[in-house]
Amino acid sequence: MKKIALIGVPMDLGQMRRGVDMGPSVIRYAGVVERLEALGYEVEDRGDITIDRPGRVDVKNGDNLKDLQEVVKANERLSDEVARAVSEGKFPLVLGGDHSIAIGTLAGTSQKRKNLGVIWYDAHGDLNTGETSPSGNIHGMPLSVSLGLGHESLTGIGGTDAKVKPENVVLIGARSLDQGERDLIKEKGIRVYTMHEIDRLGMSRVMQEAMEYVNDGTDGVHLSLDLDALDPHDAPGVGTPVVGGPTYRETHLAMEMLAESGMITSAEFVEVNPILDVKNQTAEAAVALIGSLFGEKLL
Ligand code: HAR
Ligand code: MN
Ligand code: MN
Ligand code: MN
Repeated sequence: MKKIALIGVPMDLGQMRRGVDMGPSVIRYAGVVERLEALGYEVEDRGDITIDRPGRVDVKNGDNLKDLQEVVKANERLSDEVARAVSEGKFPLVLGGDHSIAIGTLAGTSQKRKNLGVIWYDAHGDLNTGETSPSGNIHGMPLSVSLGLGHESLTGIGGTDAKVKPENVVLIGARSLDQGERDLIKEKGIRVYTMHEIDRLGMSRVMQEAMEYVNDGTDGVHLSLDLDALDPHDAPGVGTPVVGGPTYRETHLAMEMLAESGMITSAEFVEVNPILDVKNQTAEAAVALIGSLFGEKLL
């Protein structure tokens, strides 16, 4: 697919640290469009999704969900925009924003792809619901929502069906999971490559296995890349850093292997927070990783 629809989502209501709403802007500033055009892609930058801003942010409802209505609205708009890109035969590349936007990306993608594979590259599981979340932050919930679990105003975005099946999902890089998330992983038998497996097997083998797993019986594969998956040394500009992650190099290898496979049909890069960053390093890492995902090579 040589046509890419670039969609920005300046959302920061799914978590507590302000600044991640500037993610799309700084990733563009780091040269994402130019990088993709240099690789021969036709990039249609569709600008940013509109985010409603409540007067007071971080307001929790009775179901332990912060800023629910605004998060729902944004994801409904995103879902429509992503579905439109897919129906036009374009590759949706979504720039966050906090990770709650994966709800809309997956809702939109799954309008056409009913057996979507998902690679969730993240320090976290994002498998909480209002019942299990320690924080009420919706960015800790998008994967469970996409599996059809949680508040109906979230699971109902883009239709009431579950958007992805647990056997089509693989988590890579996990090193911070809440108890409810661990229980759900066991209950659903979700495949997870934690840092333990990455240390033991190496990124190359982990990616080989993960790609075979998500490619089996699916009609497309979505990459959801949370920049906090990377070790904070390499990606300091994120709101919820966790020590002991894969390096910039290991993550590059993962992107290069995905490019070689040709299996990725949509992607999102989320959680870049320029207020917490050092000289836009995390946005630049995101752009370099996007380059590799789309086939950039040195020779
Ligand atoms: N698990 C914690 C929670 O639910 C922290 C989640 C942090 N999430 C992200 N996305 N940064 O991966 O609150
Ligand atoms: Mn995440
Ligand atoms: Mn994370
Ligand atoms: Mn499968």
